[in-house]
Amino acid sequence: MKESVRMVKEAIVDLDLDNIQGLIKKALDEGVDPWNIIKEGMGEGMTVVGERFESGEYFLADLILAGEVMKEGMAVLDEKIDKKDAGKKGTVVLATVKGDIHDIGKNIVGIMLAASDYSVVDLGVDVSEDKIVAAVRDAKAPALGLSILLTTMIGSIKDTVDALAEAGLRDKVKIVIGGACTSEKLAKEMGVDAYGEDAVKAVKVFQDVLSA
Ligand code: B12
Repeated sequence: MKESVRMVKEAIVDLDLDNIQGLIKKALDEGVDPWNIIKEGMGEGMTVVGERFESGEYFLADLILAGEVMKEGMAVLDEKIDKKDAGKKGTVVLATVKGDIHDIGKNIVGIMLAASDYSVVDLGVDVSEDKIVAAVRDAKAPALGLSILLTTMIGSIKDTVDALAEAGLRDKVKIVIGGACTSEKLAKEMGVDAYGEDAVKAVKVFQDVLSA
C-alpha cells in the first residue's frame, strides 16, 4: 500500500477529523486513483474501526465519529469524480432500509453510480417502504439499491419488495441489495434481483440487471 494511502487508513482508524481532508488531497496530488483511496485507505480503515468496536476498544461514540471522518473524506473525493454524464444510463433509487441508519457504504455506492453515468435519487437512511415505492414511481426508476447492515432489519427488504408488488411496480424495477449483512443467498431468499458486494461490483451488478 502506498504511504499516502496508508496514512488515510490510519487517519480513519485514529478518528482524525482534522487531518483526513488534507491527507486525501495529498494522496490525490500524488496521482492515487480515488477508488484506491476509498477502498484501501478508507474502507480498510473502517474495517479496523469495526474490529475495535467488536473487541470493546471503541465505543458507539467512536463509531459516530468514524462516520463523520468518512463523510469529511468523501466530500473531497466526491468533488474529484467526474459526473458530467450522470443520468445517461438511467436512474437508480438508493436507500438504507427502514430501521437502519448506516449510510457510509450507501453513499460510496451512490458516488460510484453517479461517476458511472447513472442519475442517483438518494432517499437517505431509515426509509419506509412507502417512501421507496413513491420515489421509484415518481422517478420511473428502472433500478433500486437497498443498503442494509443490521441483521435485525432484514425484514425491511421483504416489506419493500411486497410494497412494490402491491403498487404494481415489482416487474418494472430491478432490486439490488448490499451492505455488511447481505449475501447472494439472502438476495435469493428475499426475492430481489441481485447482490452487490462492494461499490465497484455494485456498478457492474446494476449494469448486468438492467441489461438482463
Ligand atoms: C460505522 C458504524 C456505525 C455508525 C454508522 C454511521 C453512518 N453514518 O453510517 C453508527 C454509530 C451510527 C452505528 C450505529 C449502530 N450500529 Co453500527 N457499525 C458501524 C461499522 C463499524 C462500520 C460500517 C461501515 O460504515 N463500514 C464501511 C462501509 C464502506 O462498508 P459497508 O457499509 O459494508 O458498505 C460497502 C458494501 O457493503 C457495499 N454496500 C453497502 N450498501 C450497499 C448498497 C447496495 C445497493 C450495494 C449494491 C452495495 C452496498 O458497498 C459499500 C462500499 O464498498 C459496522 C461494522 C462493520 N464491520 O460493518 C458496525 C455494525 C454494522 N453496527 C452494528 C450495530 C449493532 C449498530 C447499532 C445497533 C449499535 C447500538 N447498539 O446502538 C447501531 C444501529 C443504529 C441503527 N438503527 O441503524 C453491527 C451490526 C450487527 C448485525 N449484523 O446486525 C456492526 C456489524 C458492528 C458489530 N459487529 O457489532 N454503526
